[in-house]
Amino acid sequence: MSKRFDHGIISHGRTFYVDVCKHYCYDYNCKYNNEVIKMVKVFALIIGIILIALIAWWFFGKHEQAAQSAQVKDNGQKATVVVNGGYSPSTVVLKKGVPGQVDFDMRDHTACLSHVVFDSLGVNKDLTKQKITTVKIPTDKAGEFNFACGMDMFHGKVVVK
Ligand SMILES: [Cu+2]
Repeated sequence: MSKRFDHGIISHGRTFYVDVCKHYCYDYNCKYNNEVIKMVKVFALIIGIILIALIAWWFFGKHEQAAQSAQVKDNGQKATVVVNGGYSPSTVVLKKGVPGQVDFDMRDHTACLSHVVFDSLGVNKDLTKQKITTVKIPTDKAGEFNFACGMDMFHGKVVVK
């Protein structure tokens, strides 16, 4: 039960006073004055906008990295992608017509990156079984093969040209 008085509200045995912003305070010398409330609101809004922008960038932004070309050796070529909080580099380039492979060097311990999936190749490999996991890439024609973690959160691609 609460009862409204001119100067405040008695609720649960305590007197609350209403300040200019209708915020409930414990005494007349309310620390939440207009200015502080305004500042806090603006601050919260700015933080909110920054957070939303960061999340949007993280999920939808193109985190472009320099593409790395594979080393060609003995009629074969391989590129290495380090898996550690993402793929580095996230784009590797293979030469058309030379048998190619991508070695995934696993240094990550999160479940998120434990598998690498090449949808277009029907490849889904567990990277946690061994340090280096090799994925053979068909290089008979130019094209791109996208890969991602098992949850499709981290992305990379292999370009054949
Ligand atoms: Cu994931």
